[in-house]
Amino acid sequence: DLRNGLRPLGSTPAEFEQDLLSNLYYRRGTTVESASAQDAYETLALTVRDRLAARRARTAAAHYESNPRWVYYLSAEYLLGPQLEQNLLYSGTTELAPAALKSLGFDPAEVAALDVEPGLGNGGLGRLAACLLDSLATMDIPAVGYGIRYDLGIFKQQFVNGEQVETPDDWAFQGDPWEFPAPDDRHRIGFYGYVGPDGWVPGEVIDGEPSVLLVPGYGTETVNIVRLWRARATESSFDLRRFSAGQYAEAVEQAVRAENISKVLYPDDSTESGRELRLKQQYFLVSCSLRDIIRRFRFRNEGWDGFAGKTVIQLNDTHPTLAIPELMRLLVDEEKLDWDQAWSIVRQTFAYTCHTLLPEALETWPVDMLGRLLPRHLEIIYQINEGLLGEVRSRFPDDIDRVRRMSLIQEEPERRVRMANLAVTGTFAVNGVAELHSELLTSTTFHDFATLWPDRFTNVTNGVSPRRFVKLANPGLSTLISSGLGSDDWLRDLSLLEGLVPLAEDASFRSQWRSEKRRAKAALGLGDPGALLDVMIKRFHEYKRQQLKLLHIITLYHRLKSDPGRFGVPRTVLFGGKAAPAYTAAKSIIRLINAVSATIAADPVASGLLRVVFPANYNVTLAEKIIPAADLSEQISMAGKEASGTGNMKLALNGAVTIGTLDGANVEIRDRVGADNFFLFGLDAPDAAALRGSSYQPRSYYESDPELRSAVDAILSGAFGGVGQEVAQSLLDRDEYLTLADYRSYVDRQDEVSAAWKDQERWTRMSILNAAHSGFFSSDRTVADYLDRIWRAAPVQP
Ligand code: 26M
Repeated sequence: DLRNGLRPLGSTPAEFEQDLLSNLYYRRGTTVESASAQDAYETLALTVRDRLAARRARTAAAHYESNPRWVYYLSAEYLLGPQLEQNLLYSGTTELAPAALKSLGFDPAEVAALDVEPGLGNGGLGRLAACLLDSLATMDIPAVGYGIRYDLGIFKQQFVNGEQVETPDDWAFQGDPWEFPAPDDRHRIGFYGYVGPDGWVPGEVIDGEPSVLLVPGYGTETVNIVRLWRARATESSFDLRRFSAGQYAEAVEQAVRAENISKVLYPDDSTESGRELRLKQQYFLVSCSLRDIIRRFRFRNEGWDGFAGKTVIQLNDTHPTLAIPELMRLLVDEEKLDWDQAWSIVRQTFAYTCHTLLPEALETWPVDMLGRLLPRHLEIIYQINEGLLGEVRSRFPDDIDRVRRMSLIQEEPERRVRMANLAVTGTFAVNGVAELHSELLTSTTFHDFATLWPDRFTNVTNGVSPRRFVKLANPGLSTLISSGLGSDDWLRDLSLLEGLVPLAEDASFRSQWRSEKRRAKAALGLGDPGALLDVMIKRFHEYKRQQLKLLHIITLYHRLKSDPGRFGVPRTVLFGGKAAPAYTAAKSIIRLINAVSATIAADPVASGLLRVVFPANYNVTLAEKIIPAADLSEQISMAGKEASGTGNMKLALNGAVTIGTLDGANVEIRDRVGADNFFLFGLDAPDAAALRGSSYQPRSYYESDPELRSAVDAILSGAFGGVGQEVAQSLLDRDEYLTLADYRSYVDRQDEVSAAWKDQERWTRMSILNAAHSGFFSSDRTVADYLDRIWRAAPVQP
């Protein structure tokens, strides 16, 4: 930066090449002649990162000068996606970089293929965190994301005989050129021990060391950061005495235990694991991040009275909820504030986003475990609980049952701390992630709390980054959209997509739109342009009902064999997604999909018309390839179970038409794209809840619907390699998510999908209108809503 007397970075092709060369020599320590593709990749990454770092310096200076209110996002997961392409785009070097590489004799495609995505999350919750960071930076909001730098990200998925097999994802094996280690900003944190007269005396300490990743905004100077903590053993943890005695394993035992805290991401997704290491991870994230936030605040020399005015901390689900008792501890025990003043600061600082409706996904921790690991925090939780229950008793005298329900401590069958109740109690705002979800939270999950504190609850509907999921994922369609709209301003104001509405009536535009779909399919290796590409990409979970899609596929297969007139149109069904390693039922569904796929592929009558493809290891990189190619978006969860969904938004923005239930954000998508451009089916949330509450008999649907019966019977009889009988059996016996009840409505709607596909002009119109009316689902709008309803922070332009 010139202001600091720095030499400016190159902006012409020749200068960019000079910068590359200089980095290759002086930072990578090699030469053009001896450089490998990996050397070239690392060097390119450094050269691009330098440009962002210069902007980061200007951003930090602007933030320092304006002393703004800060948004801190605490999340155990970030699914940032591949960094190279995005950082090329955001640094304006998309054309410069490959040209410079080529002129130095490297193959740009080979170099780009070395970029590894950091898979530091499970699914929607982690990807939402990444989209919000992108939008915060794009909107010039002073913000920092805090997370954990897991050594091993979400497992790699392989199929062996159709079964999911997990292998470790050592994503940073080659090093990660995008991150800046910041060992100076280490914090020492404690675990175990006891509470003495002067507060907590930990029995074990470890260090948290941050790595900084740059988060650039699009079309602005701002570059924000995310800080990811890794656990480090303290210098004293190596036991030299044991080492000298030849006890080598014992000598490093304590160090290994300490560093295990950030070793691996829990791949659980929606089911509680109850492992102490997970609780340690959560406290580790919370404690390191709060110390960092306080260090940054102290730097500005203000008193605690000013803290909440300058700070809002968003809790991404309950995973970081220990931040509430931790900040109480820091304020009361270390800063010597009185309890009431501390509680008022805490209550004005935190806000909580809930991402689920599954009761089994609400985190609780055994009181014994929490008390052993964090004895002072348990005392603080008890004291918060006394205040809460006092308030409940005075508002609702003699309502013992209400007190029992709202308590932070569950008593039966064992004593556990209810993290969601703690999160609601210690925050000023609680939001769901789609309209329907937020309504269900106040009417069911948090009904008692919403009665006590109605103003605390709000909605912020999720969104997705149009930069990553349209521009980067689908460059061809993006160019077409820009030419149709006459500018690329839509990338920063997605509501401008409405301007595509008249173009849906333009035959030449429709034909170009179809060409882009065809091109994306060809790039995926799904070249048959006549076949409808039917896509279901998401984590495997029974409530999401991949098994319903499977019953439909088997029905189509049976029609091909015995009633071809009812088959419909050629289809390729694409599945993508992982199952939690311990989730047996979800793994059975995966295995059955692969078996059905093989059976159909081996059948000469069917294989030309119906294909089932299931690429392994679905992740952000793969999503960016699949989404542009999709014609049909499967959003078929049991109504009332999917909090929002965000894949549904990405697919609609890329011109896929949705078949879906009235669940999560599907409701809002349908409201906007119009009922004519959305294939609705199935029970709505109230009807589904009512049916589940009565005596639901899945067998009655099986017995009265011949097509359903033959689909289920085929599985039971072992027609698909003798695999997956347990999937069919569980549908007949229990069918927890009403798959059989919604089957007929789903299959009939799919017949209408096929009919619509036959009229390609009509389909293309629907496709264009889906994109045109989906501008609301930009994460920029989501951030605007968070700012307005919760964060109340203002932009600062560098
Ligand atoms: C819990 C315990 C132990 C280990 C892991 C977990 C856990 C991890 C991730 C539990 C839930 C996790 O994520 C849930 C999630 O991704 N929810 C999704 O959030 C999206 C963003 O709001 C929504 O769009 C989806 O509907 C919702 O399912």
